[in-house]
Amino acid sequence: MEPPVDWSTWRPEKVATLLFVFREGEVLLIHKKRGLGAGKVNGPGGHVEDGETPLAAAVREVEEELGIVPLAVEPAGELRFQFTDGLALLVHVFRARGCRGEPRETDEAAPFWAPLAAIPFDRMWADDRLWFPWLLRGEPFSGRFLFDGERLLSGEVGPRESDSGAG
Ligand code: 8OG
Repeated sequence: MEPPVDWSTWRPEKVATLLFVFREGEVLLIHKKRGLGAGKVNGPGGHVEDGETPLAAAVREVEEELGIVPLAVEPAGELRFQFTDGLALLVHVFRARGCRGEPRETDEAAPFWAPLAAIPFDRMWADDRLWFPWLLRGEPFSGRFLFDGERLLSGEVGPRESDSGAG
């Protein structure tokens, strides 16, 4: 048994982003080709670099991975991940309404539009099915999860906390 995480003192050592572009009845997903979670379906995103805001990082990653500019980007939620190997990761999740340009495949990602009624959760990180309903409803959310590698050990999702803990 892993000891429970003390979320009250938890601090992220890395900060990353996810950005989901929506259009009529669909969301833009990727087959992720490299990095953490390679082989899974996810949204585009990646690590926030020094001196960069999460919003700027999210937009940059979408441009780099798919060659598009997301439009009307806004915060959607935040996810805290504690991994049993010690990694503590904060992920800022954003939503966008449409994009400029046509998503194209790069060496990082192969894009596809998924119908909102058929999101392929069985090919995604195990926590995603827990917070995606909040994203789809447009309700700000905050999630906390303990992972052993790719195995979800425990976690919960609730309304977004006022303290972002971005550190
Ligand atoms: O730079 P790199 O691609 O390795 O960054 C990791 C990306 O994976 C980043 O966009 C955040 C994302 N990610 C996790 N864990 C999870 C998760 O549990 N669910 C989803 N949807 N994305 C995750 O690191």
